[in-house]
Amino acid sequence: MSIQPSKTEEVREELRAASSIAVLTGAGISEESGIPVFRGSDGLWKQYRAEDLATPEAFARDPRLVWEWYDWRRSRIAAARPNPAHEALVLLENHCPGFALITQNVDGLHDLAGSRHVIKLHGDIWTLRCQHCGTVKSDRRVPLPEIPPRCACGGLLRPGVVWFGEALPPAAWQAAVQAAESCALFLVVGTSAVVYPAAELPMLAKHRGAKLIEINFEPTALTPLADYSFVGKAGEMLPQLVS
Ligand code: BJW
Ligand code: ZN
Repeated sequence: MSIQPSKTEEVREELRAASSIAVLTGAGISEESGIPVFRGSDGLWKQYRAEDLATPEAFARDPRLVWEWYDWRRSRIAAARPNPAHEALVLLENHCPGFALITQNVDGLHDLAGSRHVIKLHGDIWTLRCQHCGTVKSDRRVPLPEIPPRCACGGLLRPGVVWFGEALPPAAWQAAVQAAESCALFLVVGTSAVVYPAAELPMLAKHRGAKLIEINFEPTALTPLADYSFVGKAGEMLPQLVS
């Protein structure tokens, strides 16, 4: 799908002129890299129940089941490469001094694409965290060991991600709020914007006077608030806006 030329040019100009830009990405930006999204007809939550896999209660009840699901997710992600949407955001970072990239994704594809400062709201699938002492370590094994290993302190290691009912990492959340409150332009890419508190960020930015631009495959609850809304694939739309 291509964008109306006049609208494209207007947004390209907005991006060029903005003194500061904050971007919030969601699972949709990695969809064209072959990583399944959560919601929608092909989404992970159609096949699996979030309560069984993405809550601390689920891990306490059946750590092996949750562990296996993350092992499967890791193998999908390990085979994936960044797509033109991830790459366009690297370009944007290189051309805008006041740039902040906030992601809900745990896949690490922004890092792999070359984005330098990624604010990760929901953690990182390539880390493990000790349930007892909180130590976080990088772990890129695929496949994972069959059962969750133990930390040096004896505590059980778990995926270093944020599950429902858990607080977001405070430093990441503070950095995201600061970026949303101070940016001139807020760009939202590939998120259904239904998971809080991440979904507050575009509204926070808008209330502080930022221009709101959305790119999504379909309209969302944010669309009526957006100054510009592009309906289409991030990997096609973003490069057109940023090139
Ligand atoms: C494309 C595309 C293409 C596709 N191009 N676009 C009632 C009201 C409000 C809040 C709550 C409530 N009840 C409970 C809550 C809180 C809860 C919440 O928000 N629930 C709602 C779902 C109702 N939130 C939490 O629990 C959070 N914590 C919290 O609130 O803590 C409070 C607290 C404070 C102090 C102490 C203790 C607690 C935590 C949320 C954690 C979310 N975790 C997950 C899993 C992460 C780990 C993992 O990956 O395994 O995060 S769930 C999942 O959803 C994942 C995602 O990051 C997140 C958001 O999903 P996203 O990215 O938006 O993906 P989709 O699939 O929803 O959308 C994809 C979009 O892309 C679609 O719109 C497509 O159209 C589009 N698209 N292809 C462009 N090619
Ligand atoms: Zn430990």
